[in-house]
Amino acid sequence: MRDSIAMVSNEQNFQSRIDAEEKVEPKDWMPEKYRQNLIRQISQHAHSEVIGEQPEGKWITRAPTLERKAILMAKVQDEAGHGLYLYASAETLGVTRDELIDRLHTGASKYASIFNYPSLTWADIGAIGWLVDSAAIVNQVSLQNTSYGPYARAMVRICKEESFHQRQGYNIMMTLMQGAELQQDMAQDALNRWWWPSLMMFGPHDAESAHSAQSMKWKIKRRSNDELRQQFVDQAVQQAEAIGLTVPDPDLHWNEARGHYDFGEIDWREFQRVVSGNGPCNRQRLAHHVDAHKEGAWVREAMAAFDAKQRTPPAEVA
Ligand code: FAQ
Repeated sequence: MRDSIAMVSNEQNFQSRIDAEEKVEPKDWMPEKYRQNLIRQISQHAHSEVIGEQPEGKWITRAPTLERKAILMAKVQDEAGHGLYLYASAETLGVTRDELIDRLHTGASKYASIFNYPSLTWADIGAIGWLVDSAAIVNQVSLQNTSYGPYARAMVRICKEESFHQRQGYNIMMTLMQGAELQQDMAQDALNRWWWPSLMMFGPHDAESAHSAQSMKWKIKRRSNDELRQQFVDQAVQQAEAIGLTVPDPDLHWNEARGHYDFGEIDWREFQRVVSGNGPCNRQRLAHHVDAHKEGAWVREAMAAFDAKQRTPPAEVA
């Protein structure tokens, strides 16, 4: 009885701190469901950053110029760094890196659906940087104010790097649109294929979103899936028009009364298919990660042995 009263008062104090915009730090008391929900979201975010290296990494050897190659290498390396900040942030919640990777490999933990689509041409690298990084920024800017301190601080740095990623992607699209007809067609084709999956990045509609209500109450999420998606559409449509691209949505039009673009319905069956593991590249993406993880085992072992040696006190001299 006393335990359950203490728990209620802990939860009330916790919610008061959240309401007062205080950050929650790793050693603070937190409800178990808050901890689990954060581990879920942060680790899925981390997996997305790392799996997201694959569609772009494939193009490093095929980049059209040395400058583009150097930029793409830097971007892909940044994504690995984002994964690192996020895994480290999840670990502060008492879960190990091995457990997190295991959940990815067994399918218990998700990653963003967008990375299960193939990158078929160089223009896809433009579309990913422009659209996927834009969508990531729109979401992550709001997450800079998430209630969990380590996650919020990781977001500040990640957002700065994502801005550069977004600009390099848009710059690729702009350059293609200033080129020959074939290049313009390639850019339009990439937009046609990446537009709808980019809208899916924000998750199901608010009314269908399983975690939103509680995550908003705990200020893990600061803005809803639909709000963020609308902001993304409003800015991307104007960016597309500025360089002569057409957004592939016949229902898209400016709604004067709302002050926003209205847009067509997402194909949620496709979303479900991809999220449940049956998208065009799900198996390939996961298999590649499993193989890379196995190949890297000796590096992890060497690092662990070195770390253990550093921690061993030197033997006393007789
Ligand atoms: N794909 O109740 P909700 C990037 C799942 S980073 C797959 O609305 P929540 C950088 C969701 O997990 C991109 N699954 O969930 C980059 C849940 O399943 P669960 C990643 C999705 O968490 C660029 C279920 O559906 N960004 O791109 C998706 O409240 C270029 C119900 O959904 C983040 O992760 C989806 N699109 O809201 C890297 C940001 N949407 O866990 C390389 C942080 C939903 O119950 C190259 N995450 N699901 O099994 C978030 O803001 C949230 O987790 C949402 C989903 C908004 C993604």
